[in-house]
Amino acid sequence: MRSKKHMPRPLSIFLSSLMIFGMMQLDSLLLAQPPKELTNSIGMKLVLIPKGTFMMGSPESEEGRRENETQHEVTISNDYYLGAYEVTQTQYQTVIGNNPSCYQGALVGNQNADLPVENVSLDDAVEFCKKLSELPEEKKAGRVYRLPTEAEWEYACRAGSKTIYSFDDEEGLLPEYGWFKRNSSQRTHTVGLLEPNAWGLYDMHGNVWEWCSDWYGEYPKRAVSDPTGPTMGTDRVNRGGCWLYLAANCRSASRNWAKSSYQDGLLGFRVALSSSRIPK
Ligand SMILES: [Ca+2]
Repeated sequence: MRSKKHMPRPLSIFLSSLMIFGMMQLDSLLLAQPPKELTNSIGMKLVLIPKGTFMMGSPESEEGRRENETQHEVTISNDYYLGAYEVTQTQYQTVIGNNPSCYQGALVGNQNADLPVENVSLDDAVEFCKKLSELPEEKKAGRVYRLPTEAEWEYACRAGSKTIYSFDDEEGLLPEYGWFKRNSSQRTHTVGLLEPNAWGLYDMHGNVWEWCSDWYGEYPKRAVSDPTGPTMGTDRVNRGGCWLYLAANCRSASRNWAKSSYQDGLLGFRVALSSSRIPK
């Protein structure tokens, strides 16, 4: 009699094949997951920001609040990547071929300082994204860079928090996370020196203001999905406060604006990444 331990050979082959097929499926599923972070061909680190819903703007009770921060619900319906750091002068030089920054290493007494690029207009920042996307390795990887929308910026800055700053309501803790008027010695600082937020993003509060892609305008008063700002305007948004400004300007909800052509030593940017390889 055939032992019960041995199943008929055709059945055993069928089940083994099923298992191997299942493992292959699992493998391809795992491969389809976007990495939590990536480093591109010029050494720029980007962090995966998971899609979700949050309250954009500030409650009327928030200290230091301004009228343009009308609180409303925003849904971000796709994952995206955001630079872990502000774009540095070295990265800008690599991609564009010059460094327009007011505060360069020699000026701040440290030739090796990895300072954020500033004195760049919104048009310069957009051009940087375009040129970066055209680098052969970036093109090959399907990585298309752009500025974050204002909603993407605030969502990433908050990193799940509902407090005044991403770390807490306590202004006294800001020097641990951001360069602003009180701790900056009146200049920019090497990116990433201070504490990151809960999603691993550095200098979202302070150092340099950061350009966003939206025209500046009033917020909607109702819940919206993937807002991109007004269709027209005269100024573009920038966010996060900077080394010269007060703590209140570094709040997660704080907004600033300037003409697309405006540039000064307070204003830089970080890049966002749309990738066809990120599953929808
Ligand atoms: Ca900043």
